[in-house]
Amino acid sequence: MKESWSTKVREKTEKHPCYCDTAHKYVRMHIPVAPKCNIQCNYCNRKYDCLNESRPGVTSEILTPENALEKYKAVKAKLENLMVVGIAGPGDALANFPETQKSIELIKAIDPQVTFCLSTNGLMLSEYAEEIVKWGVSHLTVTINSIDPIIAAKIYSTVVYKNKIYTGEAAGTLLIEKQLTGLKLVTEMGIVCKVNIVMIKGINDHHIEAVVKKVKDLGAFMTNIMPLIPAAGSKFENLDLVSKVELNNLRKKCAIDLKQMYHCRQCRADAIGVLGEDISIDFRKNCCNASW
Ligand code: CLF
Ligand code: SF4
Repeated sequence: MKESWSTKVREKTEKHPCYCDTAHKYVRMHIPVAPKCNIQCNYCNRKYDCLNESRPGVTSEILTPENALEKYKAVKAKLENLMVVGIAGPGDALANFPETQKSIELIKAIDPQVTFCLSTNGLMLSEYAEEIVKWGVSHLTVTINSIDPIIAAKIYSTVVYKNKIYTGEAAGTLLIEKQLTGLKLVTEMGIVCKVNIVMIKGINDHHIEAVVKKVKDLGAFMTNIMPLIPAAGSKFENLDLVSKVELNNLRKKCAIDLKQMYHCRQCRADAIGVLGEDISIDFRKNCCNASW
């Protein structure tokens, strides 16, 4: 890894509101250009809304890469602390490879300094690792909820890979293998990786410490253990919630092994602003408040 790249990435990390505890004043902007997904998590229900619902997978609109560029210009003109452009759904950034690539290219052409941040389930990560590095993506999140196929089979209904549908333990085995291989590859290439883990009571809560140890070995920079938000209409909609105390106790245990994130806001796929103060409604094209 070249020294100039690691210096640049360190500077970007210090101004990334999710990766750095003292970077609250910097703005991240999610561009919802990735509607499709290649797996089905049992807690996910992606829907399009115009409500003030805040959780991953929710967006009021899907943007084309060209729309995303226009929106980026509008946000940049208003928010001088805009530092990070993230692609976090509402599906998977890498299951929408052409749109993700095009969006990054267009924005990078007018602002080569902005930090690009991708969020993925990791199924296609090893396949696209070299491309991602070429685009100049410096930060990447992989959601890894289990490293045990038996547990994974309870979390994922299907995994679709190369036009074949996998279910049960076969789905879990494939997804875990792809996630771990991809994570190792991109960390070795110098991308700063966060691993998100959804804490699901009675399903994977007892297993999360093992996940954290494993991803640390593969080069993860930090983990972000998040409580399940049981989306209405999802298979897990009636599961028990994890309490704040249970969540933070587990994070503290895992902090012995790896840096933990304590300030995640489980953002929408179209969130804009500093963490915790989403002002995306001001920039929604299809809303009456739209200002661009
Ligand atoms: Fe977005 Fe995610 Fe990048 Fe941040 S969010 S793609 S790493 S720029 Fe941040 Fe939001 Fe938590 Fe994600 S607070 S849900 S961790
Ligand atoms: Fe939903 Fe993300 Fe899971 Fe895909 S990977 S099903 S978008 S939570």
